Amino acid sequence: MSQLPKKPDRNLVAPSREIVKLERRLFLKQGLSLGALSLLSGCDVTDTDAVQKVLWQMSRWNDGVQAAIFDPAKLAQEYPESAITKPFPFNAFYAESAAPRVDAANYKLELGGLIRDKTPWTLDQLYALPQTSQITRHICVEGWSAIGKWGGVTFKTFLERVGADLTAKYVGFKCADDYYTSIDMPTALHPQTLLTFRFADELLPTAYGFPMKLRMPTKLGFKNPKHITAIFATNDYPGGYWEDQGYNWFSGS
Ligand SMILES: Nc1nc2c(c(=O)[nH]1)N[C@H]1C(S)=C(S)[C@@H](COP(=O)(O)O)O[C@H]1N2
Ligand SMILES: [Mo]
Repeated sequence: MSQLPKKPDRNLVAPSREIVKLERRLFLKQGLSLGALSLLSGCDVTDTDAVQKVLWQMSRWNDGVQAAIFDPAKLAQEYPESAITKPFPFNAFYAESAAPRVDAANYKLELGGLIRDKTPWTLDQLYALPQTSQITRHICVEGWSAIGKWGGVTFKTFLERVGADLTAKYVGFKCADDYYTSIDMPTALHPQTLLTFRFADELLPTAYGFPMKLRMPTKLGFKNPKHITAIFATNDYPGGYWEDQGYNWFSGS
């Protein structure tokens, strides 16, 4: 008597199919891997209920109401020094050796758009602002994440200091390597959004964005601009380097 082949267990097969479909949708619509999404949302996307929940959330994202569900009071997880990832990965749209070398002495941060005082800032002036630090997880859409320590000024403090119109829709960033991106004002004002000048208790190295990186633990890695040269507030959608190629603009929680 021949043995019948074992039938696949439906309960095991169905969710994995859902996950494959979800992963495809995430990639096509948000340029986001499932691993990155589960880290960012803090939910386990390997069980069916969580998948359904995420699918539902994604459809809301696709309706363009992510900003409406952003909770300005919800904090991203912070970690102890012992959790820091070493070595911390480098990422950009080019190889590490091509990272722009910004001349500290001649550097001035330019301000534009809906900002009252557009006087450019030298690095020493920026370093003199009240500094704080944070150990948080950086999550890249390419599917990796790493914990690092960044130090700098709370971005809200900086925006208030220069008289930015805090009712503007967007804050945009231009970078020394021709990268650019933009964020929603509620995220700009989030207490964990920092304009950082330091990494691992040292001056931000070239690879990680000297002279400054905007660090937002509530957003995916590509929304965190390095080598910032100009900051502006605006009501006109500024887009971004990856966003203009189809990546989801909000990309945050
Ligand atoms: N100016 C600039 N900022 C950038 C990028 C870039 O190519 N240029 N890449 C982004 C992406 S996709 C990631 S994951 C992080 C990587 O930062 P790290 O090199 O400090 O890990 O920087 C983001 N900010
Ligand atoms: Mo990234």
